[in-house]
Amino acid sequence: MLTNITDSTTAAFLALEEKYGAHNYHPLPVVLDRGEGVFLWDVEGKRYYDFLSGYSAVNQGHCHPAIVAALIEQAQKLTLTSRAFHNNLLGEYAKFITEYFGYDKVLPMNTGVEAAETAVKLARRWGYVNKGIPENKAVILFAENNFWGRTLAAISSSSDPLSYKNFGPYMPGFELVAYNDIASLEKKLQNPDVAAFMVEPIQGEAGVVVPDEGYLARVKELCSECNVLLIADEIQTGLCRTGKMLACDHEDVRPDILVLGKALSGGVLPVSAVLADDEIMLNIKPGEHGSTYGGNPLACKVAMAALTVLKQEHMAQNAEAMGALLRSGITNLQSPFIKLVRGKGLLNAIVIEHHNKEASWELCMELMQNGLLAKPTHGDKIRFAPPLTITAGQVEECVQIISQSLKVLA
Ligand code: IF1
Repeated sequence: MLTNITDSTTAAFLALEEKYGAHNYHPLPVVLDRGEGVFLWDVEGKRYYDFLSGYSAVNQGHCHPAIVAALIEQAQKLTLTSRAFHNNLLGEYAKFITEYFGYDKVLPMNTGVEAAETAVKLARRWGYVNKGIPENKAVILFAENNFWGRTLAAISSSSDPLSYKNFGPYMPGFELVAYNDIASLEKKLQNPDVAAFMVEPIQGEAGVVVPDEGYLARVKELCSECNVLLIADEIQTGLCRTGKMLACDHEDVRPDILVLGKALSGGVLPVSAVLADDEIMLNIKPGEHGSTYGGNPLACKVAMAALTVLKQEHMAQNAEAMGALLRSGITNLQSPFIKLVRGKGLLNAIVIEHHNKEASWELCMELMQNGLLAKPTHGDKIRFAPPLTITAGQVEECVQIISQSLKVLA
């Protein structure tokens, strides 16, 4: 017998999920049913600032009117043709996005991890065809503490037991190198079988770890010198989140393969993309890669709208300014419980200093009570990543909420 699902209390909704859903997450005990811009409302009608933005999938703000309008318009015309046939939007979208980011070609996928796996396949294929690496010997390098998804390939490169333990055996040909460590990378790149280095310009899941100024530029130089492809995983850092269109733009780095996801659709449906030039992209021949939904007309329409509003509403510039305001506001609180604030643009995190190892969770619960939703990552860090449409007045209000909530740790 199903619980009375018209019962609007939070508890009733939580009970349904508990009973019928897999327990693969530990969410905050809040049940949301509406989103608009920087705000979310729960089933009790309480309003919150969203400081997670769907893990940076909602950069443009919840239910952005232009993106939703594109979704509705296309949803009433044609949503999926499969790639067995052409549709009238894929060509237009491919031209739009390759000109937008300056690459020859795009390979459209759906989720971030699918796009990242596609990038790894492209790199391996390039390694064999263009670099002459012996068959099945290609090595892909990843940074310690990387995160690029939950598939068996993605967890095979993980250094976090929570991601990989008891899911083996693992993908061969994946090696790890310390993040933000040029000397270690230089050593690893001496191996002629290395085809690519896939790296996040800022490590999101690891707790918003920002590498030293110049790291990414040096990485690109080393990769070029060693004939190794640089794959930038900009699934979380891209699309204006860090104050530039791409986090790579902070150092004028042009990755050989660019991977995008999340906010590519403004959070309305899964859309991801891999961009590269012909020398890399055309190594995959017809029938050698694809997906049911990849490049569907609904995704094409939505992605063009999502990319358009990023520029039209100057979201990179706003992320830069509001991020600086947020970090300075938090720093000026001079809280004994905040060890540091770090980030770029509106991808930020605080590191909590407290004897109680549950302090981050308790602070997030207090923030929730005070109308701000955020979640701890890796124990003592709390990610602060609101939609890029947030205003200065709203940032200041959120700093006050954070200040008020910190009292719970006293
Ligand atoms: C979860 C993390 C964030 C990503 C980067 C690829 C992907 C992600 C840099 C894969 C996805 C999501 C996954 C989601 C929570 C969230 C997350 F905590 F898991 F690591 F954002 F930091 N590259 N990140 O961040 O994209 O296949 O999910 O579309 O799995 O819990 P996806």
